[in-house]
Amino acid sequence: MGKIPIIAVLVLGAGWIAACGGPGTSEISTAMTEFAFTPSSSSVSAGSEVTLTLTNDGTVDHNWVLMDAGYTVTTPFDDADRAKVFAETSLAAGDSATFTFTAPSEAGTYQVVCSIPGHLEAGMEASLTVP
Ligand SMILES: [Cu+2]
Repeated sequence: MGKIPIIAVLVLGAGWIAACGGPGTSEISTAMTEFAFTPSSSSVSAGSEVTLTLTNDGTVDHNWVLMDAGYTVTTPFDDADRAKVFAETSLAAGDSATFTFTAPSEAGTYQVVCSIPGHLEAGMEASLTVP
């Protein structure tokens, strides 16, 4: 008798989740070199769980830094820019790894940079679009 309400709640909960659909998942891949991200633009679904496969094909460490909505880094990358980071990861020369993060929920074009001194200045920049 006591189990029935619990089952009802579980069924209702599952139905609600299914009805809403979910933001789903996105998969993107990016290669880093001196001094570029390839491809230079990628797209992910709003609010999705993103799996980013990163490869550092360069000879020095690089990082992948996604900036907040509407924000463009001013060089050199400093504390003011660091305060506007949405997600980031770094990768040693020659390494490859996957990195997961939740995509921005707001549509827009987001700046991706390498924050290592001199790298953005040398052109190490890309964009991530949330359509
Ligand atoms: Cu770099």
